[in-house]
Amino acid sequence: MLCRRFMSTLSKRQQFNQIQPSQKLYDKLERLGFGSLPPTKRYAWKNKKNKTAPTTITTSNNHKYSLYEPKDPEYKFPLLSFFAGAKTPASFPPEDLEEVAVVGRSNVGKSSLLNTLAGTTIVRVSDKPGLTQQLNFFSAGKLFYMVDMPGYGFALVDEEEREQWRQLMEDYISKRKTLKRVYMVIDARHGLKVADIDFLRMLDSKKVKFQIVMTKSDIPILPQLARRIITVQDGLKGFRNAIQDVLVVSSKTGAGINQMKKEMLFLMGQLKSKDPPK
Ligand SMILES: Nc1nc2c(ncn2[C@@H]2O[C@H](COP(=O)(O)OP(=O)(O)OP(=O)(O)O)[C@@H](O)[C@H]2O)c(=O)[nH]1
Ligand SMILES: [Mg+2]
Repeated sequence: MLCRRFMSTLSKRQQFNQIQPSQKLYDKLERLGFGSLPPTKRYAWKNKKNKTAPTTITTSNNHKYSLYEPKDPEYKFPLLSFFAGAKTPASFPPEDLEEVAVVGRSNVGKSSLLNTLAGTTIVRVSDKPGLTQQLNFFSAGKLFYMVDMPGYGFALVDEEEREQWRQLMEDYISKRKTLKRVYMVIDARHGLKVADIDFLRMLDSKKVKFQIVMTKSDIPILPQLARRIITVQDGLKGFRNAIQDVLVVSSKTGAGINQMKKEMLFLMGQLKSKDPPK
């Protein structure tokens, strides 16, 4: 444990680099498909402390046996279809099915995440920020709705328009009785930004349950990703409506997506248990 006085003399970046993620966290990331640490001396410390059971054992004739419990199947997502677009609360569709909404800063990867979860390309994505400019309601196999939101903090629209979007999102979050959970998508390279914290405060004040999804997790190297998860989880401590478990995904490689599908399908009552079939 590093002493507090030493930590206070370090810059934010140095403090971040001092965080030593546990073996358990690295094991979890490996299971999600983010790869594993190289077995170099640099990471030798991690084998001393917090050592969890090995994931495989190798016999003398070089056979590898997995020590894992049954693996999750590939979860199938219901067919996604565009259902309604809303620029004002008057055009929100009727509250006839439960729904989840995806929010986050502009260009963070919200629309791409919906596409990857559903294995489709129907949600429009772009490398230019500000593409999604209304609340887009998608029907997931007529079982539940998924709502793609405009990004907040988008600098290229004028102040008045930005305020209109913010008000629209706040109206939606306050009024929507069928809203089951908000997924806040953040960039794994940057963690929680001021605009995210402001939005989380608003969600907390409206008593709406939310969960953080760290996307673009294919970009940082593994130790940085693990450290980022720890700082994000720390940042959630003061929020009453936060789901403490952070989802870690990449829409590019698909890592972590099956886990998110499982959790979402379970939440929406489409899966009886989160345990893999025996
Ligand atoms: N490397 C990587 N790039 C990603 C990932 N997810 C999205 N992107 C890229 O990020 C850019 C923005 O993606 P969108 O899904 O349109 O982002 P958005 O949050 O919906 O953007 P707005 O609607 O403008 O707020 C695109 O160029 C995507 O290809 C990811 O997991 N990894
Ligand atoms: Mg979008």
